[in-house]
Amino acid sequence: MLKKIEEIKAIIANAPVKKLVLAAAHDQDSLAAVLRSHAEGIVEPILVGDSESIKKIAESNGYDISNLTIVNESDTEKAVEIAVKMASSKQAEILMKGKVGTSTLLKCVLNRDWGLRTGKLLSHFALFEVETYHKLIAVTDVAMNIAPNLQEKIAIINNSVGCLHQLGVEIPKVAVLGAVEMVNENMRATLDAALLSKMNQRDQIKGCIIDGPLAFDNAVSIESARHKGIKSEVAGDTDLLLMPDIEVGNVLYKSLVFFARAKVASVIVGAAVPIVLTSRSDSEQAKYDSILLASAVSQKH
Ligand code: COD
Repeated sequence: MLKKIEEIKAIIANAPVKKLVLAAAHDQDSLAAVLRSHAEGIVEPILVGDSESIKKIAESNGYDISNLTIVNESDTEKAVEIAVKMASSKQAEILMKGKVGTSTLLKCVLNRDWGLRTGKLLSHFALFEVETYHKLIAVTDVAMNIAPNLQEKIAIINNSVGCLHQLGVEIPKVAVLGAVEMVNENMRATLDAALLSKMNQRDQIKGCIIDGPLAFDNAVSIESARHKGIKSEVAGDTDLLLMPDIEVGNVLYKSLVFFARAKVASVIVGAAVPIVLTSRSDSEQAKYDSILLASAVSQKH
């Protein structure tokens, strides 16, 4: 497993430059991240949004956008529709959210007629670089699926394991989190965790090693696991944390960023193209890192 997010650059070093469409592109941080990745030869951007605002942002920040394709559309929803259609018609290989709300973008992505559905569940995959952990650690799903059931958790694991394979982790170790490491029939997360572990042992979920329920401390600390007498191949060496629901996931995400000063890259997978869907509070660096991640998990590299 990688130790730093910037090591993703080595994975995509020989991959062709990806076309990235930025939906509602009149957004300073998103533009800055896109232009940086363009300057480094990672993406070829297409900017869809209010061209006057895009030019003003470029002028006031000294960005050179003279060689970029800009599609002028000042109506945000229409701009998103154009961007999504570019991705569904294969004119772009990565979709990125600009100045538009998450649910507006996701609803367009899920549009039955011209969206980016593939028949698979879409899910959010976040990759963290935390100083106190010995490798990058992925967390899912902190931003899309609100309260996944067992079948949805299987799909979320499969999506994330696919990403980890593309990042070079051959057999990712997956910890299914609960509040405790024992099965408690009153805690649904622990029941699902036990089922997922058994399904993995029986080869119903492949390409990874799943253990759970594990409490957060056992998942990330071998000392903690030993202290509780837990024997597990995953404990203390987790590559992927599966969250019980979006609330737990979102709080962990923000705790890692705000308290632990973790770096993060994230992407929506399961759609026809990877989607960079960072939130307004994410830094320009997080947006740039997410573009790196989207390039790495894009199918055609
Ligand atoms: N993958 C594939 N199809 C999906 C998914 C998914 N993850 N979610 C919904 N669909 C399909 C359904 O099968 C259905 O056909 C259609 O989309 C509508 O489904 P609804 O009615 O359940 O969903 P919506 O349109 O009300 O909402 C979908 C959202 C993704 C917008 C919703 O799940 C949501 O709001 N998620 C949380 C987003 C959020 O606020 N994140 C916070 C980020 S910080």
